[in-house]
Amino acid sequence: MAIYAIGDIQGCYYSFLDLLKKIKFKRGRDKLWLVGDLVNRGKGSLEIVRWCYKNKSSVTAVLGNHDLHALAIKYKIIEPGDEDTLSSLLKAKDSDLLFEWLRSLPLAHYEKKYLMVHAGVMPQWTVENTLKFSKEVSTQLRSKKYIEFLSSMYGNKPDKWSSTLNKNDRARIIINATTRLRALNSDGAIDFTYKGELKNMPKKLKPWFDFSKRKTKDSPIICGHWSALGLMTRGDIFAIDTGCVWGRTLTALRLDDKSVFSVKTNSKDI
Ligand SMILES: [Mn+2]
Repeated sequence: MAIYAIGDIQGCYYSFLDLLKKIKFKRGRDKLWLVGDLVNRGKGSLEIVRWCYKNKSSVTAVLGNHDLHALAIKYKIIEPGDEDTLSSLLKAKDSDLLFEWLRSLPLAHYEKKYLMVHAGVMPQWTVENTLKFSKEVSTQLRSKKYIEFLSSMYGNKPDKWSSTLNKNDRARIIINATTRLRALNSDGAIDFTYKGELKNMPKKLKPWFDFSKRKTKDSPIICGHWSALGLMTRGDIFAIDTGCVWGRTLTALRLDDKSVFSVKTNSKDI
């Protein structure tokens, strides 16, 4: 049995199938960890979520910002935008079931000493904190009041972590850190604007994983979300979003030996 962590799929279903072929994925034996953003921008959001649902005993996935965005559209909190490619997923006869499954996914997963999140964690958080905060959000997402909860999710404030935030603010920064974080200002506030490459990052910003005194330093973290960062495997951070939906590659990391496998974007996906 092998575990493969796979980067942001974003509806690139055929690239995903190509990658499964490349890693010689054995159904019923191997496991897949998906870093989130299963859907949107690519053409195959419905197909990838159906595949994951059908194979859910082999799949461990965390929510990404696009998955949450899809949920907000599904439950009529916001209207789809011009770049969204979610209509077949929204109109499918099994749409309700598939979205129920998406809604049940956590923001963070910890197993075999790896922490997996879509984007990042705040420097003040330990692994235990991250899992507790993920659970707080999941409890609300899985509750009867999930629509009300999703309605309060949007916004860039607060941008700094504090343990004394009110319930909505606390949930919002937990979601923003785990699903949208790339860089922090020197005072620890999240920067929501910079999405480019590391080498061009303004000096006043630091990538979240290099922020001083980050409390998760000793636990390897698997993440995606930052396609311009490209593949980064450096012991403490395994960033595996290699921009499949932007015509680059889809990447799998085999946890046992840290082998990296990748396929070019399949032209049917974008
Ligand atoms: Mn993302």
